[in-house]
Amino acid sequence: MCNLRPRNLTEFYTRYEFPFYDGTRCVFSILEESKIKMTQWQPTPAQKTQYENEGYFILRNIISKEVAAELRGVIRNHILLPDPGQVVDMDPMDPMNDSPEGRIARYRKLSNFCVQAPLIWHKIHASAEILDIARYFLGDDIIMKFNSCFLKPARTGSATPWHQDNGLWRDGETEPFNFWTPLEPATRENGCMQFIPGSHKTEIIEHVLYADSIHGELPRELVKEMIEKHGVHHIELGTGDVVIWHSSLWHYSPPNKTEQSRIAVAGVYTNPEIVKTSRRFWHNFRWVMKDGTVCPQFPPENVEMKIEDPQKPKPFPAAKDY
Ligand SMILES: O=C(O)CCC(=O)C(=O)O
Repeated sequence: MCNLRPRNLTEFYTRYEFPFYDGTRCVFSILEESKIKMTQWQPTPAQKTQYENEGYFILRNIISKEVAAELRGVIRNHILLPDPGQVVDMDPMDPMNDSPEGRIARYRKLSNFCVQAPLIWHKIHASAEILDIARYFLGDDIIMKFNSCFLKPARTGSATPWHQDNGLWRDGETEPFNFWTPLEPATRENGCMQFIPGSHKTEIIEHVLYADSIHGELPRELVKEMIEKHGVHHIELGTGDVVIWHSSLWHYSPPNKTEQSRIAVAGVYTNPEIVKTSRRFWHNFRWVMKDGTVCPQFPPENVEMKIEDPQKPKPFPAAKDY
């Protein structure tokens, strides 16, 4: 028999969150979250070696299938709204009219959505499961730099071009922590990510724009050469698996030509030491962990810091080879 009753208070508070409206902002129950127990996660020797040699590793079953289903619901509720606001990024293949089918297929990405979606924030970005891993890389003070939901809808989901994350950021950072977790299976057919193993050992390459680029991308000739040399790994993942990769790793995801949607949630975390040496300060910065304790409040706390000499990045130049 399926027992939906929480067994104890901890389960109760972690399963259900209670919004109280205090007139200015939504405050969520933080009773149990402030006591989140962190284990000292360590990679296995094989994961460590794979990260060093190939620039990534995979962890299986980190987010539960039940949580993944709830979060797919949160995301779909949002994109079905007549006006989902500023967070959405249209899919360039958008062929659809203004129907539920059209809205479901219309968007490729939600940017910075977790700061207005408390379930995504608590269950993924500020979860013990993710922070436990992030802490190994970044220490006890952790800042969220970016967060995205990558939608890749059935039949219309477009490609994400080959890029290095730090090639897009243009802030000089090479050591932040990147994670990506699918909320439904990510397969070769529906557009799982592809990595060029070992490509994280290259410098940060200047990204360029082609006539059909949706954002800056690695020069296509260079990508061809790298693939000939190192091949491609297809990162097939089940619901709730997590892939961690180095910010200089060359990666891509193809269009989704199948009937199966492929929603994933991603985050990039950094820490105050890295931010101090960065060329840019991002307005999205939010605290996720302070002194080894998960930050439980919602909306997440802004990071008040200044960097020495912030620089405006140059726009991406036009590609030479198009
Ligand atoms: O989800 C995708 O298809 C692309 C994700 C990606 O490129 C990234 O998170 O940097």
